Amino acid sequence: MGEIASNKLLNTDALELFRLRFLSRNGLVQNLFGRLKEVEPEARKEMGQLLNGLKTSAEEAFATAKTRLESAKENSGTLGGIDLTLPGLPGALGSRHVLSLVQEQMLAVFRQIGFAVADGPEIEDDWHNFTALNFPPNHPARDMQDTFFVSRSGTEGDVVLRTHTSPVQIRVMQERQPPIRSLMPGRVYRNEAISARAHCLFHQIEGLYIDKGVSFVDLKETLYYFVRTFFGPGTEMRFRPSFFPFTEPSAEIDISCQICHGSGCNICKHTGWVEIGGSGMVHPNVLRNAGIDPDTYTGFAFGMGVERTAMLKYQIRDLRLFTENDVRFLRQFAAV
Ligand code: 2U9
Repeated sequence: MGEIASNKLLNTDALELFRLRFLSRNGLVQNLFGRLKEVEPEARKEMGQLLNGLKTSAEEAFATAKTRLESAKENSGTLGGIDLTLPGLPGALGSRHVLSLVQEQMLAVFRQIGFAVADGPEIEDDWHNFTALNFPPNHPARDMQDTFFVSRSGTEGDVVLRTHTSPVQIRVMQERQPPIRSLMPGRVYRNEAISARAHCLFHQIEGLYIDKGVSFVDLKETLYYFVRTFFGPGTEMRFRPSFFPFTEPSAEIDISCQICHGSGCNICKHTGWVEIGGSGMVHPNVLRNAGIDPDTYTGFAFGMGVERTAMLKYQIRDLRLFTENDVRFLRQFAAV
């Protein structure tokens, strides 16, 4: 009995004809089985085996042709199952990180009133990060618990990951004389355990204004302008006396709570006020250390955390979200 050629079954009509003719209940194979009784009894067994072989061949030919026709149908007009005539999928566009957006929004406010951005190294020497900023040699900020040391060779020879962006302001003052209106955004590092409220790496924006006759009034007016432009015209601001080695007098800056507007919530711990940063008049020792005469010039400085500002503006409750890169979080700021 010859091979049944499945490759002759080129379309579904031919396949159906084949099925009716050979494999259906009234088809040839079944008919031949029905006529087995006409065969001599001694030849019946052999004939039965031949008929079974024929039936299997016909079924296999049918199955092979059916599979081939179905897959040809699926792939018709395509290359390996891909329909090249369909329009392409739009490429998924990324978006700027919320911290970049907030940092840019903050800088834009100060740019409007004449501040220019300065840049500097994240790996600093002890002198720029601490000594020039009037930190005494035994100040706790120099402790291993607060600062990441790159190398240690005795206080002033230490190399650290900068703990604030102030060392860049020192570099600006060393390079040029006043008037100086400088903004310093960037990454800073602190040796802290990571939690919802603390991180070992965060971003700051500092401002420095040095000229003849700069007073605390200028500081207040500048920050008031920032707060109202950035957070909205109804925002209140207050100064709380504080202490930093590099400013005297010093003040912490609070704004009216953006979440509850004074009625009391967790964010403002039911006080109606939230802290956005610190500020003060640049200490005369700092001016002197950086080569500026404190008898001729005065200046103010301020520092704000970018994460903290973003958390207040967009009601983000966990600092870790900024660094975990969960697209469900990041995507929310795509249209901002
Ligand atoms: C020079 C002199 C003084 C910058 C200042 C602060 C107060 C301050 C914190 C805010 C939140 C850091 O990100 S934060 O944790 N900063 O409180 N920063 S005054 O003072 C300077 C800077 C440079 C030469």
